Amino acid sequence: MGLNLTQKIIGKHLVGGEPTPGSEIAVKIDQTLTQDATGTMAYLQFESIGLDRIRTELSVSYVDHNMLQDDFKNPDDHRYLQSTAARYGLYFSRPGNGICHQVHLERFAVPGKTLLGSDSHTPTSSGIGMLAIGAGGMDVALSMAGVPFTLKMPKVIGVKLTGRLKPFVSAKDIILEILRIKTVKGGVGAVFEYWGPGVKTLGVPERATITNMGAELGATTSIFPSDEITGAFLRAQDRFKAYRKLKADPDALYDEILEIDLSQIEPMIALPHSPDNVKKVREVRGVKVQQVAIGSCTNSSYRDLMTVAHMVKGRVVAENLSAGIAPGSRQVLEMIARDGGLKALISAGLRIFETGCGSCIGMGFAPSSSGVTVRSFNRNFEGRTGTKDAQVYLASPQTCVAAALKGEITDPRDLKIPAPRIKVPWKFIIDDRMILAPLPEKKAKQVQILRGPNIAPLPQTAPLQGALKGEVLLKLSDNITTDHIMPAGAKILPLRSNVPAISEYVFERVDKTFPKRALQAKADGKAGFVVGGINYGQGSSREHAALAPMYLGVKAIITKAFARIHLANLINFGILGLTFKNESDYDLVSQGDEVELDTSGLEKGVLSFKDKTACVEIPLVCKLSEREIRILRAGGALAHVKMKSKEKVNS
Ligand code: MIC
Ligand code: SF4
Repeated sequence: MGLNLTQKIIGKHLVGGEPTPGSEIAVKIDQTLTQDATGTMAYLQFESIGLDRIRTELSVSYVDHNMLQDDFKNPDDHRYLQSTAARYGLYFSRPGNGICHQVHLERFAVPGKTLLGSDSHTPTSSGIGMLAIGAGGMDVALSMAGVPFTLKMPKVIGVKLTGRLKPFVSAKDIILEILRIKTVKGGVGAVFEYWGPGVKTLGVPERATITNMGAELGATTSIFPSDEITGAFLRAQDRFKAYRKLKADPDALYDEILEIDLSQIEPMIALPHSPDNVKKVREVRGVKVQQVAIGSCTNSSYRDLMTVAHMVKGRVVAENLSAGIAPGSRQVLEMIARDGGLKALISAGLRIFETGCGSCIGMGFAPSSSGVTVRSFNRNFEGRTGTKDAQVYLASPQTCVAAALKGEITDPRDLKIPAPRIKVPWKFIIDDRMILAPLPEKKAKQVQILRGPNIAPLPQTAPLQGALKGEVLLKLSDNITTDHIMPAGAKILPLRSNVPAISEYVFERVDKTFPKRALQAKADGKAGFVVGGINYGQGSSREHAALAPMYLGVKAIITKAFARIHLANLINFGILGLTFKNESDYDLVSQGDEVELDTSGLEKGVLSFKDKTACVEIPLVCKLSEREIRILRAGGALAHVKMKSKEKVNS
């Protein structure tokens, strides 16, 4: 029986476990990436492992998120990251060089290799036929130390693409359509593997838009084959040597098949406040728009921005609206400048933001009060823009332009302008001077790591043992995102290297009293519990959504179901993640209840959870593997690794 591409790449990298869906496997990681908002923690963790140099084939440290510098914190972090990269043998992509995912795709991604990144949109590089997975910073730190990455073998959903997109319809509309069908939890435990005749109608950046937003499906990753189009992209990047043809065997099997006829797709749009709240643009046309934002790691390739430039050429953005654009990389910016795109954007009145994540993560360009903003980004979670009551819609660059020109949600086909035909050049501008190459080992050893006062030491984790007695500090509904748990934005992001300081903002947009109440419970010697619904912790890979609650004394989270990366982060920082055996028991627990959880039988799968206030004993399920339980018992992943290496030395 033939293999699909996911099975082939996993097979080549498998170092432990049985690759049957749902069972734990360990894979060798070839490349890693970090960005500044998760990177400082990852390098503090790497430092504490005590190695002299990274053990991956290639690792890159990017600066793209924390670009506003309104005091010393962000620039201090950049300096720390540059010096750790130099010290430990990494590439360093300097601020201004671009968004990690866009730059990685352009300059480093290699078909058939594995990539682990401390950012949930790491699967962008899977557009080139790489197995690229998002994870918490701790898992990336361990991968840099040569520890294989452990995950549950995903099932593989084969997405068969047929047909060809119509004018004004683009890759974003494909992934929005898939999100409409599968929802934000439809990809948990799965890889979306694209195949079929429609694949060859999409260029690498279009494929990357789709794999990027596979993160919104909750998928482990998504992947496209590597074909002659991949080869042409790599040649244009002057990296043809990295090209190899890769695809599924003709008789490959998939666990599920989804068929998408590209010619049937229309412009789509995700309505507030979830990327799966998708409708056809024409169903919501006419909604007045106050802001349009174009860019992000989802849609800021050369083709995307030149499409925008062609559509706005000779026109100007609507009167009651502000529109802005942030190029994905310095390469894209230079090329649109050379080819006249930038001029068209400037004269159309678009605000040109610096190359980086920018307003996607609430770093400026927040919408007005209850303002409607249409964005070519990938997430529209409540409050993420910085304006709590903003109404965020997600759409293709084409639909963004239509909204920007008309001042209301408009199907781009209704503009009645000629469809832009963008010729992607055969050769891109290659200039890697903003990427610092790894130093040779001898020189690297002499580098001094530069730490600013904002970089606090890693907080201590505690081993899990016995009975946890405490209080349900918070009860939450379904689909809670890591943006709810640990918000980002211009005010909070600069505290990413300082867990005590950032922990003051845990659940800030849900319940401002949470940190105070949690710390009080901790001071009273009580364990903190949080109860959630389905898909708890979806969205970002930020491990601060585990680290900061841990710092506040949260010991266990009980939900109907977890999102993959968040559950792994909880375990890495010693927080027990359990699920209700019967989902309806969720209703029995209330915020403020006194509860007791006996963990002594965890290894045997025996758990007793008593809600003393409600006078009930509630059956829970532990879906953790033996390895994960060992990590919890050790007091988190770092303690576990150190314990294991001590055992090795002593044996
Ligand atoms: C995001 O898009 O939410 C982020 C900011 O890129 C995060 C990472 C982070 O929180 O630093 C992600 O996607 O993992
Ligand atoms: Fe940056 Fe937004 Fe992409 Fe996250 S989703 S990496 S914040 S551009």
